[in-house]
Amino acid sequence: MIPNDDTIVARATPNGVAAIGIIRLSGVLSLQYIRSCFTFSKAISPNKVYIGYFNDPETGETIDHVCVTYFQNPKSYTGEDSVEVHCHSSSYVIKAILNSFVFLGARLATSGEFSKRAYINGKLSLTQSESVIDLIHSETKLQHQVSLNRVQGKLYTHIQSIRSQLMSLLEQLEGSIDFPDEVPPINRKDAYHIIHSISNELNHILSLQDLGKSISDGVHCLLIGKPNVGKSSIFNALLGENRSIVTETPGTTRDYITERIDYNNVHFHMYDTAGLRDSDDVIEFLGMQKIQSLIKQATIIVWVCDQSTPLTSDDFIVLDHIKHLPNYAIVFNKSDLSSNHVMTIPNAAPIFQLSCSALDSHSISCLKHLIYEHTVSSFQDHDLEFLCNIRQHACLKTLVCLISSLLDRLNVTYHDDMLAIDLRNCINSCSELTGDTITEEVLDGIFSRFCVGK
Ligand SMILES: Nc1nc2c(ncn2[C@@H]2O[C@H](COP(=O)(O)OP(=O)(O)OP(=O)(O)O)[C@@H](O)[C@H]2O)c(=O)[nH]1
Ligand SMILES: [Mg+2]
Repeated sequence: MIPNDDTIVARATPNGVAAIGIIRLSGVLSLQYIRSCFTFSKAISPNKVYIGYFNDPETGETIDHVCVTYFQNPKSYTGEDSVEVHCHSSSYVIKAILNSFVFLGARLATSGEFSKRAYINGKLSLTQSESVIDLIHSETKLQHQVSLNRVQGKLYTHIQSIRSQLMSLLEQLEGSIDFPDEVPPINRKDAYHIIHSISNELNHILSLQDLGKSISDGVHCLLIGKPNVGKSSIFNALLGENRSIVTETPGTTRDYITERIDYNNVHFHMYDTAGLRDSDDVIEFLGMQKIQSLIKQATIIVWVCDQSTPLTSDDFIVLDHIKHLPNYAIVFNKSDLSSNHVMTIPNAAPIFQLSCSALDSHSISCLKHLIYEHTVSSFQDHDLEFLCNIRQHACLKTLVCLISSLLDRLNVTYHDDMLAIDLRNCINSCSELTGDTITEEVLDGIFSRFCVGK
């Protein structure tokens, strides 16, 4: 990739009035540009903070009293000569300083251009660069921990080590093809063991990605059930506010309502839905259609039943929608009412079931904790190191498929030349995941997700 030869500038702090605003310059002329505007007369050494006045290079007028730090290449974020100007964050001052640098010849940076340069100059791997975006956008402690792990390059290091194991196999295989008298053929049994253990590792990493999705997007929890069982009451109790209308008339909720709650550092998107039942009502039919598409996207589905009355055919209509799924739980609501019916549901395999009352805060806390336990908390801290973003997840899936077909082919008398091609594909797929081989187009897509100034 060609290194950049121009000098870019951008504000690194957000718009708006604040005590301090930061402007960043990166490129060969950074030091020259700051010298043309800064009143500090002596030489500017790297990594020190200098205080002085910033003057407009065109008019000589003072713009602000600022602090300036110079980072000499390669010891800077971008790997290029860089300068940071810390000024007062008025929009006038920031604009005037940016204009001064543009007047001298700097170019306004595009989104993510500083990080793209860091990547091109080998300061960050692609996985680390991508994680910087997630780090900036992280809202919860868990999201922060996941992206920090990626910035520290743990996933990268792991995939690199898998890549080098594949590489040594390929070297031996190609050596034995090209120089059969000097290099012995690979031992297929040993190769099988190596690829088998790589396959297990990758499948484990792949199995963790649902957790990654739950941490980055939040857990989507859908409350469903026939009318009047108390879905909206449970929804309100989980939220701790009267968000949904609750009445004793069946069919009160017609459309779905969603709200977010945060529990143990995870976002939970709760969905209250219209009651499912056999009905000719057009509005209810449309409500049911929406529920069907929500069911497909839900992390967990909570089927609410009313234990104060016997189950009816409408309850079984609900069960028909979910019984084939691995991610539904059953809540027997209204446990406070005396006429409790013992609930046993044939052909149901819920991940948990709970007897509860929307009126009792203790049982609502239990429900919240069970939802958390069955979606997030069963994972270990070290699993967080292997969570991918969307691009990496797609690459990981391809890699897992390639490794699995390589494994199948090692079992049969597949020709060495063909094995070498498969191994090479696996190695390329590792490089794509880590970002060591990547097209300019993909790169632009990744860095455009950054903010300007990062
Ligand atoms: N005693 C008791 N009453 C409850 C409980 N949960 C809900 N209710 C009552 O049951 C009725 C229906 O509650 P909703 O929360 O509106 O039920 P829903 O499932 O959302 O009903 P639809 O929106 O019509 O599908 C209301 O009168 C609630 O006060 C509970 O745990 N105990
Ligand atoms: Mg309701």
